[in-house]
Amino acid sequence: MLNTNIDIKSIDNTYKKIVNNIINKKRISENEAILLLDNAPLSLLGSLANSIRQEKNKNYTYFNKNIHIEPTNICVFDCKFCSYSRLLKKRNEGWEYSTEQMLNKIKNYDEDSITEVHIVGGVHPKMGLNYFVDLIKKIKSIRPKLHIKAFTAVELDYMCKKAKVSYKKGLRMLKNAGQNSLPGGGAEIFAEDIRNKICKDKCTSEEWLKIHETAHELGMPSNATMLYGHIENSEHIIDHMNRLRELQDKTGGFNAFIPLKFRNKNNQMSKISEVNLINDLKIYAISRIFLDNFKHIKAYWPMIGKKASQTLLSFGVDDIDGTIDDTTKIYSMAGAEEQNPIMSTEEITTLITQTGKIPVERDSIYNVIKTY
Ligand code: V47
Ligand code: SF4
Repeated sequence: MLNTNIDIKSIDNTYKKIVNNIINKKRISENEAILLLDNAPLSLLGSLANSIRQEKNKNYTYFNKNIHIEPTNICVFDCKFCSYSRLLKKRNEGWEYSTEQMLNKIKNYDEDSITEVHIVGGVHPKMGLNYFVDLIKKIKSIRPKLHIKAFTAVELDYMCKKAKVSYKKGLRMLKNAGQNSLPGGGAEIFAEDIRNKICKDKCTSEEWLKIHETAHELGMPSNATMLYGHIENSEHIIDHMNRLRELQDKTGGFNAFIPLKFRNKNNQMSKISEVNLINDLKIYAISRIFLDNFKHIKAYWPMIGKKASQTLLSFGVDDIDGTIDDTTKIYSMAGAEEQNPIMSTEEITTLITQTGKIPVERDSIYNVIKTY
């Protein structure tokens, strides 16, 4: 039974049974989750999510020391929410780093100051599978212990298809070169009607899930994201999480779930207002409640902001990503909270201790490096 101070007698009859099941650690259905998300008071969702968070991760809050590299913002796709892709419109504003520039960036950090490099970017028609296999090998030759988390399923789908290899073969080539895991981007919203409206030309939901399943089979763990707060409704949100819960039952290969709040600056969906903090708290809380087979729920602080990340630590979140260098442009260009996303270890641990939680530096697969 879950350790919680919720007084079941005081709960509205509409959700009494569902809450009882959650307290008794029974899995809730999609319909039950939709009912909770649409109707339950924030305080109830928060108490349940926090109890589950404490049960799974105690009072610990994880972070890691990482840098982001975005090889290019040139992209063949045209996602309506993207503030960053530059192929079709303003190509003169595009950037393309050379392999040497990316290696130089990594050389600026010694083995102790970062444990992970996160590589994601636009889908450049000329940067293919062999190019990236070569990049990964070169990174490993200068920093053998560095964990390389690279390429969203969207990038992987494009590079495998272009090289005319199966997902399995492409992923195996990258793994043999030294790639360790996959980030969770490109998932957006799996429901096909919404996906067709916001990002119809990139990989399908089925392909996204297949790539992650294949990676897990090859021993490469991954994360999963969800872009929320635009034209989707509660049914689409829970359907998205349900497809992830089913895959996680099958493979167990996901490390963390990361809800990403839609930001409306400089993109084709700018007319849509951003959702408020109450909405954010509900989304994170319901994901902690619904995804019973995910160990970690991550709030990506550059996007959601430092203050909201602190609040989210009481709404199911146990991970706030990394110290991160200021090369992450996909969010700052979309109007994210943090325009200069960099925190020292001292800043990140202070941010966590201020909330009464215990900061834990982790590696990319959640082994503890240091407890503060
Ligand atoms: O898939 C793009 C999102 C994602 C906007 O695995 C936007 O640790 C909000 O993969 N408003 C890529 N979001 C990010 C990603 C990621 C981020 C943090 C941690 C991890 C991890 C992975 O960025 C895209 C898309 O959903 N995005 N534009 C926008 N306007
Ligand atoms: Fe390209 Fe990614 Fe932007 Fe979509 S979100 S246009 S795939 S960079």
